[in-house]
Amino acid sequence: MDSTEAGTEILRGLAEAVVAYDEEKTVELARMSLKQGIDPGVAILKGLAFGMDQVGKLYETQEYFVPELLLCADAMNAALDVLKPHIKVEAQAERHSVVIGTVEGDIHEIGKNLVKIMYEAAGWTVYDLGADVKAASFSEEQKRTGAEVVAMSCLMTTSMLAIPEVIKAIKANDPDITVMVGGAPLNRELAMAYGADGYAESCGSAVKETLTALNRVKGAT
Ligand code: B12
Repeated sequence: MDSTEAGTEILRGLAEAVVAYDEEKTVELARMSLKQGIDPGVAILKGLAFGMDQVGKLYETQEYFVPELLLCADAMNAALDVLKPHIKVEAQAERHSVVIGTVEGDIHEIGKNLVKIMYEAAGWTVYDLGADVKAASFSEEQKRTGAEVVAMSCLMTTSMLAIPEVIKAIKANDPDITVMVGGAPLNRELAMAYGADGYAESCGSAVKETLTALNRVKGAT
């Protein structure tokens, strides 16, 4: 097996081990991926995040239930602990900053945490408010830190209704703040209708989409 094939096998194995909630295996494969020279960001995206996506689908089709979900998340997090210290943080001429959190009434944070890792890997300063974040806290934390971006995650059709008000409060305080949103019930059209400056479908495109939105907001002022 050549090294590309071995790399593909490891990524596939990581995704499968997340689905099989096999923590020992995710950790072993995460270590192997480092030895093999696979970029930890790629291992997270194409291995762990891909696996978690499959887990979401198994839940939707009622093949998995809450206990399995939590075990899968544990297996993913254990491998993240191995990979995170090895992520090469990009050197930045300008250090960007972002306040991130999951909206009020919503405790889902697996996706938000993956997006956070991508910002950190790109050299951003991240202020993480966690999950179930009160509407006012986003704006308060942005004012406290002076972050240029506020990023909101949302996984439920009920909790996403809070987003327009949060955006209004942030923009009323400072229209130059860039607001990003993401999460399964959203799409680009809805994000724009809510008044966000940008949207990303996955953690893989989150940083790029944020930079595009940031430049657009800055360019408009
Ligand atoms: C895991 C999970 C849970 C876990 C969460 C564990 C945790 N600590 O996060 C647990 C078991 C706790 C849970 C609880 C509940 N859940 Co749940 N859960 C899920 C599930 C299966 C997967 C979500 C997930 O982690 N996906 C994997 C990650 C990697 O993907 P992601 O979150 O979409 O994130 C990616 C992108 O969206 C994007 N992204 C995400 N955020 C952001 C933010 C920004 C700024 C950007 C740019 C990008 C971005 O990047 C991420 C990585 O690529 C989904 C189903 C699904 N298919 O989505 C249901 C789901 C979201 N849950 C649902 C429900 C109903 C609940 C409960 C209410 C269940 C209950 N009856 O108690 C509670 C919620 C309680 C609450 N108040 O929040 C529903 C929501 C339905 C709705 N109304 O829309 C779903 C859709 C399942 C369903 N079909 O019924 N859940």
